[in-house]
Amino acid sequence: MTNMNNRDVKNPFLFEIAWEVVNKVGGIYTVIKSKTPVTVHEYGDRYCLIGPLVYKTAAAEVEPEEITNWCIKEILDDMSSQGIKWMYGRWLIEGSPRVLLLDPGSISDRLDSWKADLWNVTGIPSPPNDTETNDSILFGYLVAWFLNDFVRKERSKAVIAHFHEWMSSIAIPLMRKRRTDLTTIFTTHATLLGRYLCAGSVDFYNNIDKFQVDEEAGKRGIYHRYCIERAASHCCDVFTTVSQITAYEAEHLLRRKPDGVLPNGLNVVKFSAMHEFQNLHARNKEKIHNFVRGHFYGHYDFDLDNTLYFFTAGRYEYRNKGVDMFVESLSRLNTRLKQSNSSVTVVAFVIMPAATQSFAVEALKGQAVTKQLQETVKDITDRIGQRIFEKAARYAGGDIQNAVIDPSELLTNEEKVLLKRRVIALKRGTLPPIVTHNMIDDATDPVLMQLRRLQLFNHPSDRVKVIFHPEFLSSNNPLIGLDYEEFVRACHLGVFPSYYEPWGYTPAECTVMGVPSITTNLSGFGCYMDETIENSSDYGIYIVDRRMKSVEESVQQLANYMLEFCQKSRRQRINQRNRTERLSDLLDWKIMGMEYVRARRLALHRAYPDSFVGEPDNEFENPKGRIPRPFSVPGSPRIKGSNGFDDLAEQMEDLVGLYFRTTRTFFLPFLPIAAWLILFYSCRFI
Ligand code: G6P
Ligand code: 1S3
Repeated sequence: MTNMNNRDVKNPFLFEIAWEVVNKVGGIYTVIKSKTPVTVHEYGDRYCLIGPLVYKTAAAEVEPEEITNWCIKEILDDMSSQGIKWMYGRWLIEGSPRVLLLDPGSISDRLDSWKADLWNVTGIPSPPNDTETNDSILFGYLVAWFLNDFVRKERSKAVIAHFHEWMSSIAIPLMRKRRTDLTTIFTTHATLLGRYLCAGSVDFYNNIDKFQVDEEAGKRGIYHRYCIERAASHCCDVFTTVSQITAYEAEHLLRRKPDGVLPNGLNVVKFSAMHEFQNLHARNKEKIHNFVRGHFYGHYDFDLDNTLYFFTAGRYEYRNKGVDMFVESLSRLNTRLKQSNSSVTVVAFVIMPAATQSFAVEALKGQAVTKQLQETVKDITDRIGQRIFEKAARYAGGDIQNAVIDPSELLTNEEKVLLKRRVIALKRGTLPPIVTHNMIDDATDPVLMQLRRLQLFNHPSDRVKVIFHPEFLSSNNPLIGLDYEEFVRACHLGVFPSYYEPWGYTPAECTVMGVPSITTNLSGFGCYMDETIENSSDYGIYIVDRRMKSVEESVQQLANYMLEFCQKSRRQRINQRNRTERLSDLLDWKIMGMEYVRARRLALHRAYPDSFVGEPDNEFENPKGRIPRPFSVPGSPRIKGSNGFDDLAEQMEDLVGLYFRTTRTFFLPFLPIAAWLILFYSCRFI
């Protein structure tokens, strides 16, 4: 499409459309929300998000405001007159972006006619009882209606419409058919078929080029959804995914090679004092210690100062998220720690929501009995203090010994009895539970079945203890009263050995909080870090090879990484956390957002080539540098006694870290390359 209307391509309008705008379902919500500050910074009031109107969340998160843009006002007035409900205002998040929420339910009487139209215009079928698809159709037609009218009224500036994931994307083929004068970007955060195939028992990556895609989608009852995704990816001007691995998958399953990759960033907030995140680790770890004392009552015979907390978390996709591999490797780790008579204990958490009835009585009881004991001890020690004080305060001369209470009389008989009763309550005839809730599918739950098969039962002789918490965390939780972020900070290692993971926010979040993590070369994040950093394990990013190795070999590698981690000294763990945290600049939207800038430029170029004469048209082809390994010795071998070199090495790393922070304000876009150059030249003088 040439720029017949002479639209201004330098100051375009940007609409970003997603089902997860002001509607938290999964990772796309995090993408949109965390990216907002940089997008608002670039576009200001020319930026508007479009999502579905979900009344409960909208009422809490959106502040309605008067519409100042006359085009938008006219369109929404017209929609209102036709019975459509919407909300327009500011999303109350950092950056306060404008949002337009459209209520698909308010126009459901048009569903059948729009479904018929969709079939006639695009050939996409839609079966009767798929509510998600019906909602997507209604929403898609509303978005197409709005954008179509907008570009008819607003004729001076170019318009970019950026769609995320299939549920928001029906407007793309519709607008392509209607020749709507705007440019479109479609980002898929996974492919429908890929997710379904991986969750089954197929050897996905070795057969990716052989699948009969229509047939496979049909067999799984998702053919119509697959058609929507495929139509969007073929009709958009610029097609993108969130990682190279998903780009490869899309090329085979959607049959269009993506134009580029838009990796996910985070809104990184740095503490001004470097060690604050380390202090937070120590403070939050104390809270997990408290939970563990309660959970393992009666079997609390291990040293918390020598205990490491590992965890995995996320949507409960047993195979896709690699929980199967995590549990298997924990069992191997348990055997190896036992064999080497290790004094380390690992407590491994699985935090994934599943259907439950309630908290398990045994789990609640553990917290209750230790709390009672704690309160009793506090009461008694208060009283002892009072008695010591009373006796001392009454001293009025004479033998000073009379003013000091006899230690054998510190506890009264009554207090001794009370204390014994509390201690007897800690006796237990069962092992500490491996799951904190009563599960609805206890007998068939895959995690529980695997733990039982491997006999990971929290036996006193086990060096690896396991706790499956089938609910997301919150500070109101009566067992682990921590928010997810506090919990992550408290832990030592996040383990995410995913088989299917287009990006993977969980290890990325660990990184910005300075918590080392294990990921795989089948996850977008893992591949990105592998491409960007040399020897990423030195930085606390361990990458399990799930591409070129057999399942058994990958399990061994994962167990080795965990064992290696268990052999680190505290000093080495602290060093490693510092290095991990320094990587957070890499994941900041201020850098990651540059790929979005490129995608938008390419979209404008493709839709309005006349406005870009003489300029290169593929913005995605710039090579990137790699960050070399850190100076100090790798953290894996345990050192006996300190020789001071580690301290020196850490100080040098701190200087480099300082460089990272002081330069980032000015040179953010060039940071990875600048860091690479500095480290490279510094190395030559050592
Ligand atoms: C942080 C704190 C230190 C604490 C350490 C424990 O670095 O600042 O005071 O000793 O955490 O680390 P660990 O890996 O043993 O939990
Ligand atoms: C998807 O969410 P998921 O956990 O179902 O999108 C996320 C955001 O792009 C991504 O991080 C994740 O890997 C995908 O799988």
